[in-house]
Amino acid sequence: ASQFGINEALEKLDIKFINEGTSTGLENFSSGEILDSYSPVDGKLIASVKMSTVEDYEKVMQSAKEAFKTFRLIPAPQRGEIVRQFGEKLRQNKEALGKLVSYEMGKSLQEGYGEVQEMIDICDFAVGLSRQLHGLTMHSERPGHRMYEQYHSLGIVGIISAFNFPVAVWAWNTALAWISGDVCVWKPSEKTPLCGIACQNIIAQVIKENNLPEGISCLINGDFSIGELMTADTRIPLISATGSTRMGKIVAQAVAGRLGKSLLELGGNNAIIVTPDADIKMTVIGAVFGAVGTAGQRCTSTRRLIIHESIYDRVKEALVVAYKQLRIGNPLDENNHVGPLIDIHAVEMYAKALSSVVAEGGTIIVEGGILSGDGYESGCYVKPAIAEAQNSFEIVQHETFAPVLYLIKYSGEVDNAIALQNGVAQGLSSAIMTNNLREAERFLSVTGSDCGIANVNIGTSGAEIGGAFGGEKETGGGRESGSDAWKIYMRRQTNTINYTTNLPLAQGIKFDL
Ligand code: UN1
Repeated sequence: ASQFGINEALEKLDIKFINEGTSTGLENFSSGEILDSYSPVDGKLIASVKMSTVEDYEKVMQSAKEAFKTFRLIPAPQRGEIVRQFGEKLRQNKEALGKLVSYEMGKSLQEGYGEVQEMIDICDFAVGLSRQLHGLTMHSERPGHRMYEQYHSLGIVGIISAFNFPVAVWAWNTALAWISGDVCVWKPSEKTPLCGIACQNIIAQVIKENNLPEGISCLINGDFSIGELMTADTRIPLISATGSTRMGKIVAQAVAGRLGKSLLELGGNNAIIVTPDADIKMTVIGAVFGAVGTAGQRCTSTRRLIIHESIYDRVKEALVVAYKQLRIGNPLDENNHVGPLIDIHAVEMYAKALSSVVAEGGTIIVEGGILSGDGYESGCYVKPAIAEAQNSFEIVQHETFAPVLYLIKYSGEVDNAIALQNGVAQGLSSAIMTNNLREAERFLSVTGSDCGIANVNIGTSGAEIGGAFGGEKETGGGRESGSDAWKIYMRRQTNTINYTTNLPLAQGIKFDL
């Protein structure tokens, strides 16, 4: 249960009415225009942030560059200790930060806390990893030679993150980057700048307490133009960007143009296949949470249900009943399931999707609509909707960041469902609901799901941090968070050492002088 209100949360997180939106970890400064942050919860102005100018950006980059020179010399397990302390600070601030996430972004309070929990989890993961940045050893083909590989710190990591996970995605990147000895420059979404300030204020305490170089964590604020400085900047070897496929293509081209590395986490069009052997009760819980959780604004949100014709009507009816029970309203009230969309523009996209699906021949089975009146003053609250559709519809092929679920019927074998599931441009998350081992294994096989994430008997969203997170095709191919995702934050070096008095050449080449 909640211990304090949003104003106290802002106070605890040291959010002022006007915040300096540029920071090098210890020093806050900004000379740009004002960016106001309005809450989609009640439409009120929460606070404002001064945006970063080109000059501010330069200052940040200088500070990051300086910090990298010394931070990379700190042994990795000691860098892990810094991340451990950051995780502790996050634990102390979980309630305040979770509340701010909920209020500034609009997701339910539980999901706000869940997001901070993901930050804590990735810190724990990174602490352990800080002693496990292993390379391989190889047997040389030459006598008296040894080969091995080692991972060195990469440099400045640029992080461009989205509004929907305004704090966790930054932490997935920074926690791994820091144990790797990298320093970070973060541009949060201009829709959630206060979440960025709050995170920076928390890490600033750790930086100060440990007398660390301040540039290890830098923050800049502004629109795409400040992001463009990062993507073009040869001082940033890795850009990690989360957002729309449209944005990702621009970032990818700019970074590739200078042969930098990019880690892209872009749009999804995630489906759950429901086979005749599915547990219907589990299917409904998984599908409803996947479709309406975070008001359908997760990259992993369930957009499509591909249901076998033999159970289609049963699933459809169960969904209609479940949707009737959804409570839409203030996300800080833990009785509500669904909060607002991020802004009016998102509401317009939602309304457009519903009219498009009808125009293309779909049938609405759970009516949508924009809510108004008491408690809905911000104009951002919408009713989660369900439409029967064809996979080939233009609107179904696109990701609409809103709670709109499409039901698609399949007949025959599970392969037909897999073809529909793969028949979109995106490839982030996917799931199958079945108790049939053959169907499940087909779905997971090389001819099965083409997504980065493929689940059996759980939904498409809510991935744990321990696995590598990301997807294929238009999702961008990046992997962040768990498994060996850390490798992209380091540069790999292959070393061959000769401890003889001869110089034999590889491939048997003779070169006598
Ligand atoms: C995102 O939507 O950008 O799997 C990330 C999930 C969360 C992360 C989503 N753990 O739904």
